[in-house]
Amino acid sequence: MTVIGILMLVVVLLLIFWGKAKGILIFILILLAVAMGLEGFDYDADLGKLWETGSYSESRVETIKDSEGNSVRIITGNCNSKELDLNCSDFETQEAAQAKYNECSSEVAANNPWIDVNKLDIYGLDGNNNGIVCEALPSAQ
Ligand SMILES: [Ca+2]
Ligand SMILES: [Ca+2]
Repeated sequence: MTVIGILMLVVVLLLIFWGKAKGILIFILILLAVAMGLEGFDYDADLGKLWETGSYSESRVETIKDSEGNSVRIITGNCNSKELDLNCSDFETQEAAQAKYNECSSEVAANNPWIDVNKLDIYGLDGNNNGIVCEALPSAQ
């Protein structure tokens, strides 16, 4: 539950037990609802990218941790792991997993030129951070 959600609950309780302040409390409730909507929207999509491309799927964002443990908010677009998380078990071969990893690295690099994309592993396919994903999968050759 978000902070705004908790605040809304508090205002609803005040509304029940403190009828005199009804008008102002309803006004606060509406403001909180709007704030929550904006927060939810901003969490899911980058407005600048959405404006530029007109495509919601290309504008999706998420906050992930880089290899040094820093939280970074990035535009992941079609490689958004909250929408669909991929694991090594989703691929038949190491090459297929590597191709997806490379494709997503390129997409994320293009969308977020200010960060070092080599440190990011959107789907968590490269546990030991050596750039080679899903070493345990069979090779296509
Ligand atoms: Ca994963
Ligand atoms: Ca690896």
